[in-house]
Amino acid sequence: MEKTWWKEAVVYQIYPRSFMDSNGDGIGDIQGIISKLDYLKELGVDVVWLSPVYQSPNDDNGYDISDYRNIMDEFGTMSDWEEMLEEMHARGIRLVMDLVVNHSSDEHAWFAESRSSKDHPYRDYYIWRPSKEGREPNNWESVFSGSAWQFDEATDEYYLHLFTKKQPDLNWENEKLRREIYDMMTFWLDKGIDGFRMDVINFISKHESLPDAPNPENKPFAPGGEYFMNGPRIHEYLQEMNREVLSKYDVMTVGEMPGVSPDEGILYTDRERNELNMVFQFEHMDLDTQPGKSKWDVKPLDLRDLKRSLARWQVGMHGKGWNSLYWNNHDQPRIVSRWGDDQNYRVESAKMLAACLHMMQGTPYIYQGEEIGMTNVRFEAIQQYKDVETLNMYKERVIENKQDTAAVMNSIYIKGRDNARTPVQWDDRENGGFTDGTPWIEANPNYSRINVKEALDDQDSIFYFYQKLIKLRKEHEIIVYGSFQLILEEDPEIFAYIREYNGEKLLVMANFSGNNPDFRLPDGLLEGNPEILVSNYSDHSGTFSECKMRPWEARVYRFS
Ligand code: TEU
Ligand code: CA
Repeated sequence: MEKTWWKEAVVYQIYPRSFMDSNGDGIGDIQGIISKLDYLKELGVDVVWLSPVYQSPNDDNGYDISDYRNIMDEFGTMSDWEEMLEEMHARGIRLVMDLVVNHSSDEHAWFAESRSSKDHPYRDYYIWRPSKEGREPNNWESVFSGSAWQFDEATDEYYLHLFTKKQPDLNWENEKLRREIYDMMTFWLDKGIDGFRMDVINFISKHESLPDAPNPENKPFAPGGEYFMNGPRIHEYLQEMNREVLSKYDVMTVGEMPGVSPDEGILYTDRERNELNMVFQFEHMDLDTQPGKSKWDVKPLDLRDLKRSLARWQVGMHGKGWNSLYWNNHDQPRIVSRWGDDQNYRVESAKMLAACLHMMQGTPYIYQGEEIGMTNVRFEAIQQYKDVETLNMYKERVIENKQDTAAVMNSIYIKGRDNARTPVQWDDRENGGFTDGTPWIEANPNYSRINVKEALDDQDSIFYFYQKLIKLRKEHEIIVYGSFQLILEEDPEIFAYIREYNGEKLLVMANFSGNNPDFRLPDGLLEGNPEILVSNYSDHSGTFSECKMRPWEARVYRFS
Protein backbone atom coordinates (compact mmCIF):
# COMPACT_ATOMS: atom_id res chain seq x y z
CA MET A 1 0.00 0.00 0.00
CA GLU A 2 1.25 3.45 -0.91
CA LYS A 3 2.45 5.43 2.09
CA THR A 4 1.47 9.09 2.32
CA TRP A 5 1.58 11.79 5.00
CA TRP A 6 -2.18 12.18 5.11
CA LYS A 7 -2.67 8.50 5.88
CA GLU A 8 -0.34 8.89 8.86
CA ALA A 9 -1.79 12.17 10.09
CA VAL A 10 -4.23 12.96 12.87
CA VAL A 11 -6.58 15.87 12.16
CA TYR A 12 -8.10 18.29 14.66
CA GLN A 13 -11.26 20.15 13.68
CA ILE A 14 -11.74 23.75 14.78
CA TYR A 15 -15.21 25.31 14.69
CA PRO A 16 -13.93 28.87 14.98
CA ARG A 17 -17.06 30.51 16.36
CA SER A 18 -16.83 28.36 19.49
CA PHE A 19 -13.09 27.81 19.88
CA MET A 20 -11.55 30.89 21.53
CA ASP A 21 -12.55 34.56 21.66
CA SER A 22 -9.60 36.98 21.79
CA ASN A 23 -11.39 40.33 21.98
CA GLY A 24 -14.37 39.90 24.28
CA ASP A 25 -17.14 40.17 21.68
CA GLY A 26 -18.32 36.66 22.55
CA ILE A 27 -17.36 35.16 19.19
CA GLY A 28 -14.39 32.91 18.66
CA ASP A 29 -11.84 34.30 16.20
CA ILE A 30 -8.54 33.80 14.42
CA GLN A 31 -6.38 35.47 17.08
CA GLY A 32 -8.07 33.15 19.55
CA ILE A 33 -6.96 30.18 17.46
CA ILE A 34 -3.39 31.49 17.30
CA SER A 35 -3.32 31.76 21.09
CA LYS A 36 -4.09 28.03 21.38
CA LEU A 37 -1.70 26.59 18.82
CA ASP A 38 0.78 25.53 21.47
CA TYR A 39 -2.01 23.54 23.07
CA LEU A 40 -2.66 21.71 19.78
CA LYS A 41 1.06 21.11 19.41
CA GLU A 42 1.08 19.57 22.88
CA LEU A 43 -1.77 17.27 21.89
CA GLY A 44 0.32 16.23 18.90
CA VAL A 45 -2.05 16.66 15.96
CA ASP A 46 -0.60 17.08 12.46
CA VAL A 47 -3.40 18.90 10.66
CA VAL A 48 -6.12 21.40 11.52
CA TRP A 49 -9.36 21.34 9.58
CA LEU A 50 -10.84 24.80 10.00
CA SER A 51 -14.59 25.18 9.51
CA PRO A 52 -15.47 28.18 7.27
CA VAL A 53 -13.93 31.56 8.09
CA TYR A 54 -15.05 33.35 4.93
CA GLN A 55 -17.41 36.34 4.68
CA SER A 56 -20.88 35.15 5.57
CA PRO A 57 -24.18 36.49 6.88
CA ASN A 58 -24.10 33.45 9.21
CA ASP A 59 -27.48 31.99 8.53
CA ASP A 60 -25.71 28.65 8.96
CA ASN A 61 -22.59 29.83 10.82
CA GLY A 62 -20.33 30.32 7.84
CA TYR A 63 -21.64 27.46 5.69
CA ASP A 64 -23.39 30.21 3.71
CA ILE A 65 -20.56 32.11 2.04
CA SER A 66 -21.03 35.55 0.53
CA ASP A 67 -17.38 36.08 -0.44
CA TYR A 68 -15.04 33.12 -0.90
CA ARG A 69 -11.89 35.23 -0.96
CA ASN A 70 -12.27 37.28 2.21
CA ILE A 71 -12.31 36.58 5.93
CA MET A 72 -15.44 37.11 8.02
CA ASP A 73 -15.12 40.44 9.88
CA GLU A 74 -16.05 38.84 13.20
CA PHE A 75 -13.14 36.39 12.86
CA GLY A 76 -10.47 38.93 11.89
CA THR A 77 -8.65 40.00 8.75
CA MET A 78 -6.73 38.34 5.96
CA SER A 79 -3.53 39.32 7.69
CA ASP A 80 -4.71 37.58 10.89
CA TRP A 81 -5.38 34.53 8.76
CA GLU A 82 -1.93 34.69 7.16
CA GLU A 83 -0.36 35.02 10.58
CA MET A 84 -2.32 31.94 11.71
CA LEU A 85 -1.12 29.90 8.74
CA GLU A 86 2.45 30.92 9.40
CA GLU A 87 2.18 30.09 13.10
CA MET A 88 0.68 26.69 12.28
CA HIS A 89 3.41 25.87 9.79
CA ALA A 90 6.06 27.02 12.25
CA ARG A 91 4.76 24.32 14.60
CA GLY A 92 4.60 21.66 11.89
CA ILE A 93 0.80 21.78 11.76
CA ARG A 94 -0.86 21.80 8.34
CA LEU A 95 -4.05 23.69 7.53
CA VAL A 96 -7.05 22.24 5.70
CA MET A 97 -9.71 24.80 4.77
CA ASP A 98 -13.43 24.13 4.38
CA LEU A 99 -14.70 24.32 0.80
CA VAL A 100 -18.44 24.99 0.62
CA VAL A 101 -19.36 24.94 -3.05
CA ASN A 102 -22.58 22.97 -3.30
CA HIS A 103 -24.23 26.30 -2.46
CA SER A 104 -23.31 29.88 -1.66
CA SER A 105 -25.06 32.51 0.41
CA ASP A 106 -27.98 34.33 -1.21
CA GLU A 107 -25.93 37.43 -0.36
CA HIS A 108 -23.11 36.39 -2.70
CA ALA A 109 -22.64 38.82 -5.60
CA TRP A 110 -23.26 35.96 -8.06
CA PHE A 111 -26.72 35.40 -6.64
CA ALA A 112 -27.62 39.10 -6.72
CA GLU A 113 -26.80 39.04 -10.45
CA SER A 114 -28.44 35.69 -11.02
CA ARG A 115 -31.79 36.65 -9.55
CA SER A 116 -31.87 40.02 -11.35
CA SER A 117 -33.16 38.72 -14.70
CA LYS A 118 -33.75 35.50 -16.64
CA ASP A 119 -31.23 36.33 -19.34
CA HIS A 120 -28.44 37.60 -17.11
CA PRO A 121 -25.12 35.84 -17.83
CA TYR A 122 -25.04 34.71 -14.18
CA ARG A 123 -28.58 33.32 -14.26
CA ASP A 124 -27.27 29.82 -14.79
CA TYR A 125 -24.89 29.91 -11.83
CA TYR A 126 -27.87 28.74 -9.78
CA ILE A 127 -30.75 26.35 -10.37
CA TRP A 128 -33.92 28.17 -11.43
CA ARG A 129 -37.23 26.60 -12.48
CA PRO A 130 -40.74 27.91 -13.19
CA SER A 131 -43.61 26.80 -10.97
CA LYS A 132 -45.41 23.58 -11.77
CA GLU A 133 -49.19 23.56 -11.57
CA GLY A 134 -49.01 26.61 -9.33
CA ARG A 135 -46.59 24.96 -6.93
CA GLU A 136 -42.89 24.28 -6.38
CA PRO A 137 -41.07 22.70 -9.36
CA ASN A 138 -40.84 19.40 -7.44
CA ASN A 139 -41.60 17.94 -4.02
CA TRP A 140 -38.06 17.88 -2.61
CA GLU A 141 -37.66 18.64 1.07
CA SER A 142 -34.86 20.85 2.34
CA VAL A 143 -32.41 19.12 4.71
CA PHE A 144 -33.37 21.89 7.12
CA SER A 145 -37.20 21.45 6.85
CA GLY A 146 -39.80 22.71 4.41
CA SER A 147 -39.57 22.88 0.62
CA ALA A 148 -36.16 22.90 -1.08
CA TRP A 149 -37.49 25.64 -3.40
CA GLN A 150 -37.90 29.36 -2.79
CA PHE A 151 -40.05 31.58 -4.98
CA ASP A 152 -38.34 34.77 -6.13
CA GLU A 153 -40.64 37.58 -7.23
CA ALA A 154 -38.06 39.44 -9.31
CA THR A 155 -38.35 36.86 -12.11
CA ASP A 156 -41.35 34.77 -11.02
CA GLU A 157 -39.29 31.59 -10.69
CA TYR A 158 -38.09 29.31 -7.93
CA TYR A 159 -34.47 28.58 -6.99
CA LEU A 160 -33.27 25.34 -5.45
CA HIS A 161 -31.82 25.30 -1.93
CA LEU A 162 -31.10 21.87 -0.44
CA PHE A 163 -30.28 23.63 2.87
CA THR A 164 -31.76 26.95 4.08
CA LYS A 165 -33.32 29.43 1.69
CA LYS A 166 -30.26 31.60 2.28
CA GLN A 167 -28.10 28.81 0.79
CA PRO A 168 -29.03 28.61 -2.93
CA ASP A 169 -27.49 25.61 -4.72
CA LEU A 170 -24.84 26.39 -7.31
CA ASN A 171 -25.32 24.96 -10.79
CA TRP A 172 -22.30 22.79 -11.56
CA GLU A 173 -23.62 22.12 -15.07
CA ASN A 174 -22.37 25.61 -15.84
CA GLU A 175 -18.77 25.50 -16.99
CA LYS A 176 -18.04 29.13 -16.11
CA LEU A 177 -19.18 28.52 -12.54
CA ARG A 178 -16.86 25.53 -12.28
CA ARG A 179 -13.98 27.65 -13.60
CA GLU A 180 -14.69 30.31 -10.94
CA ILE A 181 -14.54 27.68 -8.23
CA TYR A 182 -11.30 26.20 -9.48
CA ASP A 183 -9.75 29.68 -9.59
CA MET A 184 -10.91 30.35 -6.06
CA MET A 185 -9.40 27.04 -4.86
CA THR A 186 -6.14 27.99 -6.58
CA PHE A 187 -6.21 31.36 -4.81
CA TRP A 188 -6.17 29.61 -1.41
CA LEU A 189 -3.72 26.89 -2.41
CA ASP A 190 -1.29 29.55 -3.63
CA LYS A 191 -1.48 31.10 -0.17
CA GLY A 192 0.02 27.86 1.07
CA ILE A 193 -2.83 25.86 2.57
CA ASP A 194 -2.54 22.08 2.76
CA GLY A 195 -5.91 20.87 1.58
CA PHE A 196 -9.67 21.07 1.58
CA ARG A 197 -12.55 19.48 3.43
CA MET A 198 -15.36 19.63 0.90
CA ASP A 199 -18.85 20.28 2.22
CA VAL A 200 -21.55 17.88 0.87
CA ILE A 201 -19.44 17.53 -2.25
CA ASN A 202 -21.37 14.48 -3.46
CA PHE A 203 -24.50 16.70 -3.82
CA ILE A 204 -23.14 18.88 -6.63
CA SER A 205 -24.46 16.86 -9.59
CA LYS A 206 -28.24 16.80 -9.76
CA HIS A 207 -30.29 14.63 -12.13
CA GLU A 208 -31.07 16.96 -14.98
CA SER A 209 -34.85 16.56 -14.91
CA LEU A 210 -35.09 16.99 -11.10
CA PRO A 211 -37.79 14.30 -10.68
CA ASP A 212 -40.20 14.19 -7.72
CA ALA A 213 -38.99 12.16 -4.76
CA PRO A 214 -40.94 9.00 -3.90
CA ASN A 215 -43.52 10.01 -1.32
CA PRO A 216 -45.50 6.97 -0.12
CA GLU A 217 -46.84 8.76 2.96
CA ASN A 218 -48.00 11.67 0.84
CA LYS A 219 -46.28 14.31 2.93
CA PRO A 220 -46.00 17.93 1.74
CA PHE A 221 -42.30 17.36 0.88
CA ALA A 222 -39.99 14.34 0.67
CA PRO A 223 -36.22 13.77 0.65
CA GLY A 224 -34.94 13.76 -2.95
CA GLY A 225 -31.51 12.35 -2.12
CA GLU A 226 -31.52 9.72 -4.85
CA TYR A 227 -31.64 12.53 -7.42
CA PHE A 228 -28.74 14.56 -6.10
CA MET A 229 -26.46 12.31 -4.02
CA ASN A 230 -23.65 10.75 -6.07
CA GLY A 231 -25.36 12.16 -9.17
CA PRO A 232 -24.70 11.47 -12.85
CA ARG A 233 -21.74 13.83 -13.40
CA ILE A 234 -20.13 13.75 -9.94
CA HIS A 235 -17.04 11.76 -10.91
CA GLU A 236 -16.53 13.84 -14.03
CA TYR A 237 -16.57 17.04 -11.93
CA LEU A 238 -14.20 15.71 -9.30
CA GLN A 239 -11.77 14.43 -11.91
CA GLU A 240 -11.87 17.79 -13.63
CA MET A 241 -11.24 19.55 -10.30
CA ASN A 242 -8.36 17.20 -9.66
CA ARG A 243 -6.84 17.77 -13.08
CA GLU A 244 -7.30 21.55 -13.05
CA VAL A 245 -6.35 22.23 -9.44
CA LEU A 246 -5.55 19.52 -6.91
CA SER A 247 -3.01 17.55 -8.94
CA LYS A 248 -0.74 20.60 -8.95
CA TYR A 249 -0.26 20.60 -5.16
CA ASP A 250 0.73 18.14 -2.44
CA VAL A 251 -2.45 18.50 -0.43
CA MET A 252 -5.04 16.34 1.29
CA THR A 253 -8.72 16.27 0.44
CA VAL A 254 -11.70 14.86 2.28
CA GLY A 255 -15.18 14.92 0.80
CA GLU A 256 -18.16 15.09 3.13
CA MET A 257 -20.63 12.63 1.63
CA PRO A 258 -23.96 11.76 3.20
CA GLY A 259 -25.47 8.69 1.54
CA VAL A 260 -22.22 7.13 0.30
CA SER A 261 -21.60 3.36 0.34
CA PRO A 262 -18.20 1.63 0.60
CA ASP A 263 -18.29 0.79 -3.12
CA GLU A 264 -18.88 4.43 -4.00
CA GLY A 265 -16.28 5.38 -1.39
CA ILE A 266 -13.75 3.41 -3.42
CA LEU A 267 -14.73 5.24 -6.61
CA TYR A 268 -14.10 8.56 -4.88
CA THR A 269 -10.79 7.61 -3.22
CA ASP A 270 -9.05 5.05 -5.45
CA ARG A 271 -5.72 6.75 -6.16
CA GLU A 272 -5.78 5.77 -9.81
CA ARG A 273 -9.05 7.59 -10.41
CA ASN A 274 -7.63 10.97 -9.34
CA GLU A 275 -10.57 12.33 -7.35
CA LEU A 276 -10.23 12.71 -3.55
CA ASN A 277 -8.08 11.21 -0.78
CA MET A 278 -10.87 10.19 1.58
CA VAL A 279 -14.54 10.71 2.36
CA PHE A 280 -16.60 11.31 5.46
CA GLN A 281 -19.25 8.63 5.33
CA PHE A 282 -22.38 8.77 7.50
CA GLU A 283 -23.49 5.16 7.84
CA HIS A 284 -22.42 4.89 11.49
CA MET A 285 -23.97 8.27 12.32
CA ASP A 286 -27.40 7.03 11.21
CA LEU A 287 -27.54 3.89 13.37
CA ASP A 288 -29.44 5.53 16.20
CA THR A 289 -32.11 6.87 13.83
CA GLN A 290 -35.31 4.94 13.13
CA PRO A 291 -35.01 3.46 9.63
CA GLY A 292 -36.48 5.71 6.94
CA LYS A 293 -37.09 8.55 9.41
CA SER A 294 -35.34 11.84 10.05
CA LYS A 295 -32.36 12.19 12.38
CA TRP A 296 -34.67 13.52 15.11
CA ASP A 297 -36.58 10.22 15.30
CA VAL A 298 -34.12 8.48 17.53
CA LYS A 299 -33.64 4.92 18.70
CA PRO A 300 -31.01 3.35 20.93
CA LEU A 301 -27.83 2.07 19.29
CA ASP A 302 -27.42 -1.70 18.90
CA LEU A 303 -23.66 -2.18 19.14
CA ARG A 304 -23.83 -5.05 16.64
CA ASP A 305 -25.02 -2.60 13.96
CA LEU A 306 -22.09 -0.31 14.69
CA LYS A 307 -19.58 -3.15 14.47
CA ARG A 308 -21.05 -4.48 11.22
CA SER A 309 -21.08 -1.05 9.66
CA LEU A 310 -17.58 0.05 10.60
CA ALA A 311 -16.16 -3.38 9.73
CA ARG A 312 -17.78 -3.21 6.30
CA TRP A 313 -15.94 0.07 5.65
CA GLN A 314 -12.67 -1.16 7.15
CA VAL A 315 -12.60 -4.31 5.04
CA GLY A 316 -14.21 -2.78 1.96
CA MET A 317 -11.75 0.09 1.63
CA HIS A 318 -8.61 -1.84 2.57
CA GLY A 319 -6.06 -1.53 -0.22
CA LYS A 320 -8.60 0.11 -2.54
CA GLY A 321 -9.41 3.49 -1.03
CA TRP A 322 -8.88 5.28 2.26
CA ASN A 323 -11.12 5.76 5.33
CA SER A 324 -11.56 8.73 7.58
CA LEU A 325 -12.38 7.94 11.21
CA TYR A 326 -14.64 10.16 13.28
CA TRP A 327 -17.13 10.10 16.13
CA ASN A 328 -17.69 13.83 16.26
CA ASN A 329 -17.88 17.03 14.29
CA HIS A 330 -19.80 20.31 14.48
CA ASP A 331 -23.00 18.59 13.26
CA GLN A 332 -23.06 15.66 15.67
CA PRO A 333 -23.84 15.26 19.36
CA ARG A 334 -20.88 14.63 21.68
CA ILE A 335 -19.79 10.99 21.49
CA VAL A 336 -19.26 10.50 25.22
CA SER A 337 -22.91 11.45 25.76
CA ARG A 338 -24.13 9.57 22.70
CA TRP A 339 -22.51 6.12 22.98
CA GLY A 340 -20.54 6.42 26.19
CA ASP A 341 -21.69 7.26 29.72
CA ASP A 342 -21.20 10.94 30.51
CA GLN A 343 -22.57 10.49 34.05
CA ASN A 344 -20.92 7.55 35.80
CA TYR A 345 -18.00 6.68 33.55
CA ARG A 346 -17.24 9.83 31.59
CA VAL A 347 -13.47 9.47 31.65
CA GLU A 348 -13.41 5.70 31.11
CA SER A 349 -15.93 5.69 28.30
CA ALA A 350 -14.40 8.68 26.50
CA LYS A 351 -11.05 6.88 26.50
CA MET A 352 -12.59 3.60 25.37
CA LEU A 353 -14.30 5.33 22.43
CA ALA A 354 -11.06 7.05 21.50
CA ALA A 355 -9.05 3.83 21.54
CA CYS A 356 -11.67 1.89 19.61
CA LEU A 357 -11.70 4.50 16.83
CA HIS A 358 -8.01 5.40 16.67
CA MET A 359 -6.89 1.78 16.38
CA MET A 360 -8.84 1.31 13.13
CA GLN A 361 -7.49 1.91 9.66
CA GLY A 362 -7.97 5.44 8.38
CA THR A 363 -7.14 9.05 9.18
CA PRO A 364 -8.62 10.00 12.58
CA TYR A 365 -10.36 13.30 13.19
CA ILE A 366 -10.70 14.83 16.65
CA TYR A 367 -13.34 17.51 17.10
CA GLN A 368 -12.56 20.40 19.48
CA GLY A 369 -13.41 19.47 23.06
CA GLU A 370 -13.55 15.74 22.32
CA GLU A 371 -10.03 15.44 23.70
CA ILE A 372 -11.24 16.58 27.12
CA GLY A 373 -14.52 14.65 27.04
CA MET A 374 -16.90 17.57 26.60
CA THR A 375 -20.54 16.49 26.84
CA ASN A 376 -23.93 17.31 25.35
CA VAL A 377 -25.80 20.29 26.77
CA ARG A 378 -29.44 20.58 27.88
CA PHE A 379 -30.77 24.11 27.56
CA GLU A 380 -34.17 24.70 29.18
CA ALA A 381 -35.57 27.06 26.57
CA ILE A 382 -35.61 26.80 22.80
CA GLN A 383 -34.42 30.45 22.70
CA GLN A 384 -31.05 29.31 24.06
CA TYR A 385 -30.48 27.28 20.87
CA LYS A 386 -28.86 28.95 17.86
CA ASP A 387 -28.64 26.25 15.20
CA VAL A 388 -30.86 26.88 12.17
CA GLU A 389 -31.50 23.16 11.63
CA THR A 390 -32.70 22.77 15.22
CA LEU A 391 -34.81 25.93 15.18
CA ASN A 392 -36.46 25.09 11.84
CA MET A 393 -37.32 21.59 13.04
CA TYR A 394 -38.76 22.95 16.30
CA LYS A 395 -40.90 25.44 14.40
CA GLU A 396 -42.19 22.75 12.05
CA ARG A 397 -42.89 20.13 14.69
CA VAL A 398 -43.98 22.17 17.71
CA ILE A 399 -45.38 25.43 16.33
CA GLU A 400 -46.89 24.20 13.05
CA ASN A 401 -47.71 20.56 13.80
CA LYS A 402 -48.38 20.83 17.54
CA GLN A 403 -46.18 17.90 18.45
CA ASP A 404 -45.34 17.32 22.10
CA THR A 405 -42.82 19.97 23.20
CA ALA A 406 -41.08 17.77 25.76
CA ALA A 407 -40.53 15.00 23.21
CA VAL A 408 -39.13 17.43 20.66
CA MET A 409 -36.83 19.02 23.27
CA ASN A 410 -35.67 15.54 24.17
CA SER A 411 -34.69 14.82 20.58
CA ILE A 412 -32.76 18.11 20.56
CA TYR A 413 -30.93 17.01 23.72
CA ILE A 414 -29.96 13.78 21.99
CA LYS A 415 -29.23 14.93 18.44
CA GLY A 416 -29.10 18.74 18.19
CA ARG A 417 -26.04 20.25 16.54
CA ASP A 418 -25.59 22.84 19.30
CA ASN A 419 -24.41 19.98 21.54
CA ALA A 420 -21.13 20.29 19.65
CA ARG A 421 -21.16 24.07 19.41
CA THR A 422 -21.04 25.28 23.00
CA PRO A 423 -17.77 27.11 23.71
CA VAL A 424 -14.62 25.09 24.30
CA GLN A 425 -14.10 24.86 28.05
CA TRP A 426 -10.59 26.15 28.70
CA ASP A 427 -10.70 26.62 32.47
CA ASP A 428 -13.13 27.08 35.36
CA ARG A 429 -13.60 30.82 34.96
CA GLU A 430 -16.95 32.22 33.81
CA ASN A 431 -17.93 30.86 30.36
CA GLY A 432 -15.13 28.32 30.68
CA GLY A 433 -12.58 31.02 29.90
CA PHE A 434 -13.79 31.16 26.29
CA THR A 435 -14.63 34.86 26.40
CA ASP A 436 -14.58 37.85 28.74
CA GLY A 437 -17.84 39.02 27.19
CA THR A 438 -21.17 37.33 26.57
CA PRO A 439 -20.73 34.19 24.46
CA TRP A 440 -22.84 33.90 21.28
CA ILE A 441 -24.11 30.61 22.68
CA GLU A 442 -24.09 29.75 26.36
CA ALA A 443 -21.36 27.56 27.77
CA ASN A 444 -22.18 24.13 29.09
CA PRO A 445 -22.55 24.71 32.85
CA ASN A 446 -20.27 21.75 33.54
CA TYR A 447 -17.22 23.85 32.56
CA SER A 448 -16.26 24.21 36.21
CA ARG A 449 -15.54 20.47 36.29
CA ILE A 450 -14.67 19.66 32.67
CA ASN A 451 -12.05 21.93 31.16
CA VAL A 452 -8.64 22.01 29.51
CA LYS A 453 -6.82 23.33 32.55
CA GLU A 454 -8.09 20.49 34.70
CA ALA A 455 -7.19 17.99 31.97
CA LEU A 456 -3.64 19.28 31.61
CA ASP A 457 -3.13 19.06 35.37
CA ASP A 458 -4.16 15.40 35.56
CA GLN A 459 -1.81 12.78 34.13
CA ASP A 460 -4.74 10.34 33.82
CA SER A 461 -6.94 12.71 31.86
CA ILE A 462 -8.68 12.04 28.57
CA PHE A 463 -6.36 14.62 27.01
CA TYR A 464 -3.23 12.60 27.76
CA PHE A 465 -4.93 9.45 26.53
CA TYR A 466 -5.53 11.09 23.14
CA GLN A 467 -1.96 12.36 23.19
CA LYS A 468 -0.78 8.80 23.71
CA LEU A 469 -2.95 7.41 20.89
CA ILE A 470 -1.52 10.02 18.52
CA LYS A 471 2.01 9.16 19.58
CA LEU A 472 1.43 5.42 19.14
CA ARG A 473 0.29 6.01 15.57
CA LYS A 474 3.68 7.56 14.84
CA GLU A 475 5.51 4.63 16.41
CA HIS A 476 3.61 1.66 14.99
CA GLU A 477 2.95 1.42 11.28
CA ILE A 478 0.48 -1.37 11.91
CA ILE A 479 -1.98 1.20 13.30
CA VAL A 480 -1.92 3.06 9.99
CA TYR A 481 -1.44 0.32 7.43
CA GLY A 482 -2.54 -2.96 9.02
CA SER A 483 -5.49 -5.05 7.82
CA PHE A 484 -8.66 -5.30 9.90
CA GLN A 485 -10.63 -8.31 11.06
CA LEU A 486 -13.74 -8.08 13.22
CA ILE A 487 -14.15 -10.81 15.82
CA LEU A 488 -17.01 -11.69 18.20
CA GLU A 489 -19.45 -10.13 15.69
CA GLU A 490 -22.53 -11.08 17.70
CA ASP A 491 -21.35 -9.89 21.12
CA PRO A 492 -23.79 -7.13 22.15
CA GLU A 493 -21.35 -5.33 24.46
CA ILE A 494 -17.79 -5.90 23.27
CA PHE A 495 -16.29 -4.41 20.11
CA ALA A 496 -13.17 -6.44 19.30
CA TYR A 497 -10.93 -6.67 16.27
CA ILE A 498 -7.52 -7.75 15.09
CA ARG A 499 -5.07 -5.72 13.00
CA GLU A 500 -2.22 -7.35 11.12
CA TYR A 501 0.86 -5.99 9.35
CA ASN A 502 4.23 -7.49 8.43
CA GLY A 503 3.93 -10.35 10.89
CA GLU A 504 2.82 -8.10 13.74
CA LYS A 505 -0.68 -8.15 15.25
CA LEU A 506 -2.86 -5.98 17.45
CA LEU A 507 -5.85 -7.17 19.42
CA VAL A 508 -8.28 -4.39 20.31
CA MET A 509 -11.03 -5.04 22.81
CA ALA A 510 -13.51 -2.36 23.82
CA ASN A 511 -16.38 -2.75 26.25
CA PHE A 512 -19.29 -0.53 25.19
CA SER A 513 -21.15 -1.04 28.46
CA GLY A 514 -21.04 -0.35 32.17
CA ASN A 515 -21.23 -4.10 32.83
CA ASN A 516 -18.56 -6.75 33.31
CA PRO A 517 -18.94 -8.93 30.21
CA ASP A 518 -16.79 -12.03 29.71
CA PHE A 519 -14.32 -11.76 26.88
CA ARG A 520 -13.33 -15.04 25.25
CA LEU A 521 -11.13 -15.08 22.17
CA PRO A 522 -12.16 -17.66 19.54
CA ASP A 523 -9.68 -20.58 19.52
CA GLY A 524 -6.62 -20.51 17.32
CA LEU A 525 -6.71 -16.83 16.40
CA LEU A 526 -3.77 -15.47 18.34
CA GLU A 527 -0.95 -16.80 20.43
CA GLY A 528 2.17 -15.53 22.12
CA ASN A 529 3.10 -13.20 24.90
CA PRO A 530 1.65 -9.84 23.97
CA GLU A 531 2.35 -6.54 25.69
CA ILE A 532 -0.40 -4.08 26.53
CA LEU A 533 0.09 -1.14 24.20
CA VAL A 534 -2.56 1.09 25.72
CA SER A 535 -5.52 0.76 28.07
CA ASN A 536 -7.86 2.97 30.06
CA TYR A 537 -7.36 0.88 33.22
CA SER A 538 -4.03 0.36 34.96
CA ASP A 539 -4.70 -3.17 36.18
CA HIS A 540 -6.11 -6.01 34.12
CA SER A 541 -7.80 -9.26 35.02
CA GLY A 542 -7.23 -12.51 33.13
CA THR A 543 -5.42 -12.72 29.81
CA PHE A 544 -5.82 -11.62 26.23
CA SER A 545 -7.73 -14.79 25.46
CA GLU A 546 -10.02 -14.89 28.45
CA CYS A 547 -11.01 -12.22 30.92
CA LYS A 548 -13.81 -10.32 32.58
CA MET A 549 -13.91 -6.76 31.33
CA ARG A 550 -14.37 -3.72 33.56
CA PRO A 551 -17.01 -1.07 32.75
CA TRP A 552 -16.09 0.70 29.48
CA GLU A 553 -12.67 -0.94 29.52
CA ALA A 554 -10.45 -0.83 26.44
CA ARG A 555 -7.27 -2.86 26.00
CA VAL A 556 -4.94 -3.00 23.06
CA TYR A 557 -2.49 -5.93 22.99
CA ARG A 558 0.50 -6.03 20.67
CA PHE A 559 1.89 -9.33 19.40
CA SER A 560 5.30 -8.88 17.83
O1 TEU B 1 -23.47 19.18 6.47
C1 TEU B 1 -24.12 18.35 5.55
C2 TEU B 1 -25.23 17.57 6.07
O2 TEU B 1 -25.82 16.75 5.38
C3 TEU B 1 -25.70 17.95 7.38
O3 TEU B 1 -26.85 18.65 7.11
C4 TEU B 1 -25.96 16.86 8.31
O4 TEU B 1 -26.72 15.83 7.75
C5 TEU B 1 -26.73 17.45 9.42
O5 TEU B 1 -26.05 18.59 9.86
C6 TEU B 1 -26.87 16.54 10.56
O6 TEU B 1 -27.57 17.25 11.50
C7 TEU B 1 -22.68 20.18 5.97
C8 TEU B 1 -22.07 20.95 7.11
O7 TEU B 1 -21.23 20.11 7.84
C9 TEU B 1 -23.16 21.56 7.92
O8 TEU B 1 -22.68 22.23 9.06
C10 TEU B 1 -23.90 22.53 7.04
O9 TEU B 1 -25.00 23.05 7.73
C11 TEU B 1 -24.39 21.87 5.76
O10 TEU B 1 -23.40 21.07 5.13
C12 TEU B 1 -24.75 22.93 4.75
O11 TEU B 1 -23.60 23.58 4.33
CA1 CA C 1 -14.01 37.65 19.01
